[in-house]
Amino acid sequence: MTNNKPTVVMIGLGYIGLPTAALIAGKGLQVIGVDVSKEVVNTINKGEIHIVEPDLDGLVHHVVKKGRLKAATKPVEADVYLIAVPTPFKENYQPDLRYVKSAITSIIPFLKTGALVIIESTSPVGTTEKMQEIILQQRPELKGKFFMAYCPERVLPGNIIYELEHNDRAIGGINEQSTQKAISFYKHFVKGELHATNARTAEMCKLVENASRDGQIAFANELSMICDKAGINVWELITLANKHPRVNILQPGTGVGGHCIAVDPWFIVSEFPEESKLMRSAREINNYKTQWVIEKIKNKALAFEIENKHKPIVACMGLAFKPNIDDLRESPAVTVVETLEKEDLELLKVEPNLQNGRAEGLTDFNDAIKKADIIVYLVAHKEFYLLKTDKVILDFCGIIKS
Ligand code: SAJ
Repeated sequence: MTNNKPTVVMIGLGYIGLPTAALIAGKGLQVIGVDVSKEVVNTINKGEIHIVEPDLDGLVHHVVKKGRLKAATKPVEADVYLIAVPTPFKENYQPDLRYVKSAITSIIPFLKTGALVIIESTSPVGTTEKMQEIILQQRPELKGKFFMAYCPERVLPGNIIYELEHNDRAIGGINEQSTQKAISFYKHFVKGELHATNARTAEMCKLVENASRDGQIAFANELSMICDKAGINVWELITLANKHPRVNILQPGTGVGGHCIAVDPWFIVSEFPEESKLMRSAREINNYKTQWVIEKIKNKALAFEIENKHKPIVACMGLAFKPNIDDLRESPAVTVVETLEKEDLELLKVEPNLQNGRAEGLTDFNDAIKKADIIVYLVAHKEFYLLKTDKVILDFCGIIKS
């Protein structure tokens, strides 16, 4: 401990690990951030960042300069270990715990009596208990002498720093002492309420939060396809339905992207296939919506070609996985563009949030509107709302609305 504050090792310096490490360091705790990538480690040790997130660069620069945050490729001895590494799924939708296991294995030699190990990575139910077993297999003398808990993050990309500090958190230990120890730790940097539970409930809590949002978006996406067939404006319909005091339909779009909502429900579905029919359907509907969008664009392009005797230029407006960010991970808009690129169509790709060397092959949105025959709105970026055109428009994200 330094200044009566615990020393911290954060394993994984990605979208969650780096902001969390920087926030903790900003509260005066000594943090070592560990990442397998030397490039990431070098970037951070220069006080710079490798991801785009508002306010993160200033904070990292500050805590690195003060010597509170240091990055390294290997862990060291500490009071608290936090694990924020990715948990992707394998081809059969089974969760891939490779990175969590390797993070746990890397800290085992450094664990001392009284250490606290917290997993934040999205994990299938029972993971924290399994990881405890792995630790005890190698260090049986630690039985009953270290603490372990699961505490999922729930921050929204684009607003991570604020939400890390202000969101409530569910904290579930492998026993009551572990839960209390983890709660005391999070009090150093979280202003939101800290809710005590057990590890399995905390694990499931993270999964159902994202599965619930996936289900709500699937409802909106299904509705958009029904309305298209019925000749009803889905945006007007949703606005009207949401005037009901207990109805809150979300917005349809090109599909569901990002690293969480399109992934986490599978962790429930793969483990409880008999029981999770609605969650599976929601995943399938949201994936199908992207294919439906592709078919709509292809049909419109064909109709244009028949009418005008030449192939259209199609402007694909937006590539990110959601509005006003530059993150392309699992983006349905990217799937649309990559599929259309194989179709012998002339495409203009527009993404106003990608700049400075990341904009190769992209067209400015004003130029695209002038050059294209068909404008396809895939992501509702703020820049698009002001554009005026009399060209053919396919709007999959509610830019036009009437
Ligand atoms: N989307 C729609 N319609 C909507 C809302 C979203 O189509 O009405 C789409 C977005 O365009 C995007 C996808 O859903 O493609 C996901 O976007 P999002 O903003 O709903 O969520 P993420 O993936 O950025 O972050 C989610 C959040 N979870 C919930 O809101 C339950 C966040 O709090 C989690 O921390 C994060 O997943 C995560 O890391 O798990």
